[in-house]
Amino acid sequence: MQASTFMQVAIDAARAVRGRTSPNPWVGAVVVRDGKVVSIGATAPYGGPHAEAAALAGVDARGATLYTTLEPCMPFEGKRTRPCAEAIIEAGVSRVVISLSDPHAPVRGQGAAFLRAQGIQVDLGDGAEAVTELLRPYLKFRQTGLPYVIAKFAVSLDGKVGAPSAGITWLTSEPALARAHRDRAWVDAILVGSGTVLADDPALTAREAGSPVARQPLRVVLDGRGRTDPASRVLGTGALVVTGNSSPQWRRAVAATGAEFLELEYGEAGIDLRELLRALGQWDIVSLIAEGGPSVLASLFDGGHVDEVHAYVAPLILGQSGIPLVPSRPGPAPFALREVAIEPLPPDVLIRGYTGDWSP
Ligand code: AOF
Ligand code: ZN
Repeated sequence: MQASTFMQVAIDAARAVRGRTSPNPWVGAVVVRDGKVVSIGATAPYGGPHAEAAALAGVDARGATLYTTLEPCMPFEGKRTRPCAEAIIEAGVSRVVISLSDPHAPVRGQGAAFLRAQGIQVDLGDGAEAVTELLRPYLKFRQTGLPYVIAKFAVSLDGKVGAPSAGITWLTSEPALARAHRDRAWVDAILVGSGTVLADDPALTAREAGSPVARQPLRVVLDGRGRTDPASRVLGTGALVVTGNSSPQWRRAVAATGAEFLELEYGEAGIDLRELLRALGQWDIVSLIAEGGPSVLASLFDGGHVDEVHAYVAPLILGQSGIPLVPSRPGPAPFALREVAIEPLPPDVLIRGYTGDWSP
């Protein structure tokens, strides 16, 4: 079902701050009086005001209708801001239209019930489909404690990720690069394996027109055995090196760059990715983009850890010297993406879709 016109305004406000409020959900709210939008609010970065509080600030909302994409919050221990449900009552709002209830246990269902008990008309479900889609990372994080994982890669027409022996390590062009950087700017973390760091020495920052954006994702390097060159660009403050079986000298050199460590058990198959994701969830990483290389992506797919795929396809044939996206190891069982979207980024194409391993 289509969102109402007013809820659509709230959804657009929420979309404009997607990811930037993490680990809080990105929410939009609109105050409507006499059929007109009086004010629009969106969640501020973590610790700042919520969407409803922002929309209600400084306006006369007595008798007004408040449209909000998420159930207004209730008090709980450790809460940083004033509960929105209370602010709504105090403002004299007479009706609240909500897209989705908040899966956060102390709030779920209780925000709506509290408002009703105070005599406010509460309608639930307007725009639910669009908001469920927009809040997928937050919904998964709240339901499972794990980050929402986007697997991102670029392939040639023959499914190869590069042909270093032929001097080809980069496949896509500027529009695809700019598009990928827009995603880096809203997620909480970028994950790569040490092989990718050794091969490409990526910076893993989010850049716009070549300059780093203000809010940078955590740069996570999966390096069980401590192979990363301490001079790698990815290290430094804002980097997290995940290791299990590495030498103290190497750790000292890496720590000197300002990078942090996450130590996990190093088993026969290396680091258990579920353990890694669980640990990242505990670090309040709500969403991450896994950018490779092939062995990290294959392990994520094998384990059923990928929620969304961003496949950039470049109009090249790399032939025999190309490295295949999916190594011929066991690899994932065949599956098709769902709810596929295609974005032309000439001369490349982005194919996006959900794996269905987790569904909201
Ligand atoms: C809302 N509107 O815009 C958001 C909500 O510590 P606090 O005060 O920031 O509260 C965080 C919780 O509030 C968060 O875990 C989630 O349940 C809810 N987020 N609620 O009414 C908003 N961002
Ligand atoms: Zn709130």
